[in-house]
Amino acid sequence: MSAVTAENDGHHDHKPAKGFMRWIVTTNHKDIGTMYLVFALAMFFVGGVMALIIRSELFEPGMQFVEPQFFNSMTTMHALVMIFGAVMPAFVGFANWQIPMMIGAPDMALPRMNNMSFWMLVAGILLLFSTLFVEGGAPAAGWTMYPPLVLQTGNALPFAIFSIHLLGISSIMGAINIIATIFNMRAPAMSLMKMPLFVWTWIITAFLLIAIMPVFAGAVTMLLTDRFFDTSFFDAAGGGDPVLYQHLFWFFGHPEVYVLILPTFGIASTIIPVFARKPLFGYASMVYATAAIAFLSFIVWAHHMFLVGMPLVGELYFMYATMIIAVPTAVKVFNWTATMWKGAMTFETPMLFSVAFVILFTIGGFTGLMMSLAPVDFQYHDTYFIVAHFHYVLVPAAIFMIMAGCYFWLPKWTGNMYDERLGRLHFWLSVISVNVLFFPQHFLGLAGMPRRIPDYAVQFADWNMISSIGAFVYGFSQLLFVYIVYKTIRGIDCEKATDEVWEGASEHGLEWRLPSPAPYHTFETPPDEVPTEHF
Ligand code: CU1
Repeated sequence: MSAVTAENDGHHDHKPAKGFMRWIVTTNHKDIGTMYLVFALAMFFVGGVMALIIRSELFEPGMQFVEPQFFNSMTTMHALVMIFGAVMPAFVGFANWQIPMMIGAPDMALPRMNNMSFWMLVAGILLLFSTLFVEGGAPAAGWTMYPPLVLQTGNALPFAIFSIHLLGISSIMGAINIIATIFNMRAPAMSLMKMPLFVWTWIITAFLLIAIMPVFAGAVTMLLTDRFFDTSFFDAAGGGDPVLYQHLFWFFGHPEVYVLILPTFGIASTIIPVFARKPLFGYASMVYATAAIAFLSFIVWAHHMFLVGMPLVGELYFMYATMIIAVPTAVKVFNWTATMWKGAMTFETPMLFSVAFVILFTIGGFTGLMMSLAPVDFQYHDTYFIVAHFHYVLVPAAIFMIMAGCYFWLPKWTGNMYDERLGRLHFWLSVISVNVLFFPQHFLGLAGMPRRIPDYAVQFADWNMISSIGAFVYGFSQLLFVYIVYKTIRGIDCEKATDEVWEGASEHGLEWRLPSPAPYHTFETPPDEVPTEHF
């Protein structure tokens, strides 16, 4: 057997590709993880520019910069780019980097499919962008693409739908890979209940993805045939029902929002114990809470549809089922807090983001609980209150923890320590501006400002202006993050990372459960044949 080196992962004997080609053909989990993360960061800025176009138009009442149709395209594209282009790929990037190392595997189980997942993601997003240049403009009916409105989309609709198919295939392949890796390639002593929480949250997320993506693909394909092949799935005139689309969409859409938050929980459960210098409080309850949230996410979808005229029992069922999700979620928040309780805490950048996450995610969770009440939703449906709610869950929760994960793992990935002073500056700019950006949107929603509208009545002017100022400060602050990451990767003016990275943290084996590089263990090599130098 040939030796395992950095260039040769032990599976293949051919010479590795060099230069640019290396990135095209790579099957190495670290390379692919890096590509996912860099791609996610680029899309974060593209989606961010779209958000700033929206916030510019809403800076003051009246129409200033864009046509209403283009404004609606921006709200649609901003959501699709951030969800499918930024947040999900960032999580897959973390999964690629961390899962093999955390479970003691030499790589992902299906390395070539791993490469294909990434490049299909790129193809899907490029196809989505192509709709901006198609006659009639990009889809403008919201990311939910409800018929009949979405069927008014010009020539872009089939491109958008095919893009969703590609993104779905990419996600499903990624999920299969993660499941195959975790179930088959754990180090011999690592039972499921010894896996790091990040691995647990990802395997549950992977099952969610496999369950929901085909439903979404089916729903948009039915849109396609309604528009081009004379079917009437969603057309009442032909015996169909537009509400059917909403059921299908939200059967996908609700678990999808947990796809965007469960790996976030895993990153928080990794970082908080390290900086509290205590083991994670309630490991088993964290696992069961994650599984409970995932299960419940499949049976609450119609809380997005309280206004479609469901029977009263339906309203009540979806209301109570949704409220129950607050229980396992509260278990998690309790456990993070209990982990910090009486810990020897320090507040380096990853921990600052994590503490902010616990607090601000709780705000987003509570507004979610408010809206789970059907009579409350009757008032706030389609208002800025909804926008404020899910942005609290997605930005100061999901995006903050993605950034926390980058700060936390960059020293391990690059061997260089990031600039702690700049990291803290990035945190404080972000945490202040993100609240200036999104907190006023609660007030706008409570006062009745509708979402997805390019203009508004004058009484909403003040809070919109404040929100837009927050948006620009938040957006430009993120350039600092790019600078810090670049500086760390290139090793410009920064210290070498120590093996321990954060003082006192690895004393209890908290930082890494396994030595790095990981122990050698594959099915191709039975354990007694593994050369001893790998141990
Ligand atoms: Cu939902």
